[in-house]
Amino acid sequence: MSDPLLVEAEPYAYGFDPRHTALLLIDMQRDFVEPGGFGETLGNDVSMLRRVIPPLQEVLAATRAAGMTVVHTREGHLPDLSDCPPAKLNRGTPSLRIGDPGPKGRILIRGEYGHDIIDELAPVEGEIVVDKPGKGSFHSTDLDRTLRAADIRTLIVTGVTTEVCVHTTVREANDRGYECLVLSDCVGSYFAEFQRYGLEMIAAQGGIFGWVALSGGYLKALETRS
Ligand code: TIU
Repeated sequence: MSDPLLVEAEPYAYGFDPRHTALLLIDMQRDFVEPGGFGETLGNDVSMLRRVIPPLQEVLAATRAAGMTVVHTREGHLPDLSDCPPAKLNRGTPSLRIGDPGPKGRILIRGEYGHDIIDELAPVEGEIVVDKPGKGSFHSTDLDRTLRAADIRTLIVTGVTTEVCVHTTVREANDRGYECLVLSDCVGSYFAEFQRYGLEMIAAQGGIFGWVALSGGYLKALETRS
């Protein structure tokens, strides 16, 4: 068994073995990061999220080069909305509701153009794509079983949004025994203050949910791989 790779992180160094680690890209879908999708219908400025794309492209390329497991998630619903609870469908006063026709297809519906992952981060053959109806990536999905079958124990977490699907997923993962490193420049929020506090909440109290580091630290650790 080789020594783990070490990443300079908050609250202390994060160690991982690439053979037992997956990169998780959460909901990098047009519906969240491009105009005319679910995020914008909720009243958000989607340009806030686009800053994560360049560093995440670098992280994805390095992770693929290292031969590690890559998992993409997509939040969305079946065309008949049978997996969308009324509590989610009827929430708030969006300009368009889930399932309504929008400029990129029906809002947050599987198979629609807007529901798919952006071209810059499109999955390649062999990568895992998990469709999820909720904010967490484990709720009503096979993700836990898939990760256990691949002997994955640690997760490098990226994607959007920091305080919603990233947080929910990290909390779910932590309770299931996974160790999560969240890359701070590869997760994004529509709200600057939620970005800051969302990250602080993960690493506070000795790493109550996980670790937080810049992507540069993760890339540096991968470079030390023998
Ligand atoms: N609205 C918001 O911030 N996020 C979501 O609805 N889903 C995800 O975070 N993916």
